[in-house]
Amino acid sequence: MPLRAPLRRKSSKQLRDLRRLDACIDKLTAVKDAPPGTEVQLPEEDLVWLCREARRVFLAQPMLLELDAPRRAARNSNLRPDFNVRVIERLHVCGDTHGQYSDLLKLLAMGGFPPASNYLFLGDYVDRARQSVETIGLLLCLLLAYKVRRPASFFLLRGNHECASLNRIYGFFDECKRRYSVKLWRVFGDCFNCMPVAAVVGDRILCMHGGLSPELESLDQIRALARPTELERRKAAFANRDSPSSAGRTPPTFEFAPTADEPPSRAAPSSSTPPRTAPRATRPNTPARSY
Ligand SMILES: [Mn+2]
Repeated sequence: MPLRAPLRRKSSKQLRDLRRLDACIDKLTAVKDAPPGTEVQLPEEDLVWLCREARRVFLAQPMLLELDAPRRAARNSNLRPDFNVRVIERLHVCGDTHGQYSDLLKLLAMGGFPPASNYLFLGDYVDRARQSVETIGLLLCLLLAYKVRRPASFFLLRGNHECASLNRIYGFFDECKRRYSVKLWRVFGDCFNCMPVAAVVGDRILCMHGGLSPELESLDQIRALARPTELERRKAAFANRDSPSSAGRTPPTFEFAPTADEPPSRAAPSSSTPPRTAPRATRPNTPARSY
């Protein structure tokens, strides 16, 4: 693996976690030369651990990430280019991977496996193709590994499929149930509900999965979104269209529905049927499409 020993002293827990992450990454990337579709069955306890650790990382990040723009590293710099350096030479911005795990591995091979390159993924890791668990599993591993080893180098945003009401029906729920458990699907959901939704690169480039709402007037509206939160509609948008504009600074209502953390008892794996999600507020004549 390209992961090298970290420079800074790490606590024993951090070292234990990094060893566990490296073991997961090794297992997940061992199939890079295998035929596409070769499954990697990580133990469920590792996936649960990944989700819980990643959830904590997401909550520690702002809802709107602010990332450095890529710059050329100084040619004669004594700084090692791969650790603890603020200079970003490349930032790869990647769109939907949708459970296409062999394509994700190819993408990382072409762009450079971290830490050789920096990445910002724009969401939609799950659904549609058959290896959502490996896809989101590897991305969470990389997020966690580089959060410790080289902060500010690997980021994940939330897509519209990182939402229980969508990934319940577009494949991720079925995959979790078939290969693991409904409980694991719920644990992933708790993690997704805490992901940041947008990023600004170099103060100039606004990145997000979906479209811009006509009600979005200030990036502070994104920063102010509370988490954990569920997506109630296909695209993030601001409601309150009829609110008096004279108020000027009246914060509009975002169509994320803040949710309280689920108590562990509600995440019991006993039932094979998913929880009923709140009815989606769809407009009449709006086709129920998903991207
Ligand atoms: Mn998509």
